[in-house]
Amino acid sequence: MGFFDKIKQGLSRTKENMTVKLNSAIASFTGENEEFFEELEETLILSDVGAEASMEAVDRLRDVVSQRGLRGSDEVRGALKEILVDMLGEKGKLKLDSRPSIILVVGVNGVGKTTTIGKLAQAFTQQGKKVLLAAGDTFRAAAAEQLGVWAERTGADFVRHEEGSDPAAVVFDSIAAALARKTDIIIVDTAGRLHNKSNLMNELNKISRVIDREMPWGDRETLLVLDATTGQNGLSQAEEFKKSAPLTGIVLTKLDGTAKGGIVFAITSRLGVPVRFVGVGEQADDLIPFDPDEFAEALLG
Ligand SMILES: Nc1nc2c(ncn2[C@@H]2O[C@H](COP(=O)(O)OP(=O)(O)OP(=O)(O)O)[C@@H](O)[C@H]2O)c(=O)[nH]1
Ligand SMILES: [Mg+2]
Repeated sequence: MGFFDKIKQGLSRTKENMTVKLNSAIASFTGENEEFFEELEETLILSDVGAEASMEAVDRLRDVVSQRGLRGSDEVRGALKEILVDMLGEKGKLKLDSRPSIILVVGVNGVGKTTTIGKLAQAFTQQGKKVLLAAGDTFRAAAAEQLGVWAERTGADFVRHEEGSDPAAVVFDSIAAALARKTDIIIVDTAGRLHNKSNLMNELNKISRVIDREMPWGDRETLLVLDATTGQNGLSQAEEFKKSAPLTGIVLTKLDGTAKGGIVFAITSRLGVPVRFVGVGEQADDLIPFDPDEFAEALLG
């Protein structure tokens, strides 16, 4: 299955809801008409696009409709798509050119961090990269075991310490091992829950400082994993994580399990951090590099 079909399938629940309603609103379009714009805005808000982003999209569409004198539904669908694509920002790639480079994966418990790391490890090893997985979630022994299974499955190297040990030390050892073994990419798993929230943020901060110190020359991506099924809740989590480390990208998981895929727009508009990947299932190949154009096409098509 190609990426486009996969994103369409991953969005199938969103499509049943949002696409059907959007298209029915668009079909009723017969030229400038305030009722149309109101219905459209409501549909976007109900699809978790968020109040702010929905208003922005509709305001921009109103301008385009009047400037270009659009009359037909196909024209207005095309214009809406252009606006949505633009709101999602540039299609981007992770910058991982140094050897090694490092990806720090953060997010609250259960959002899909470890699974996402497994999927990334699979994608990178398939590209011929040498990958090392660092078990920075030392809070539970089971967490390291779960990551170890992914390491084995994908042929990635694996560094872990005892349960309860210092995650920053795991990262320190992982960097040393990666330098010795000429690893291309280190991916660091982290805990999603500690005894309290400030512990968690301090821990992430400490990991971050070890990376600063040990590989100041290195390319680093900090990916925040958000669970699409939690909707707007994820946004406040993101604000917290932003304080602990500068985020370079979002991975939105479990898009296959929600009708509210519109959350992608709320995330981009509220956080100003681009969505880099979406998760559409539990299997190793269920991670899709995010492409604004394909996403908008899948939503409206
Ligand atoms: N349907 C679906 N399930 C997913 C996706 N990504 C992860 N999951 C499932 O979500 C559950 C939690 O995933 P984990 O990877 O263990 O989450 P985590 O963030 O590492 O959790 P903690 O280690 O407890 O912080 C697992 O059952 C995964 O299989 C996805 O894109 N779609
Ligand atoms: Mg985990």
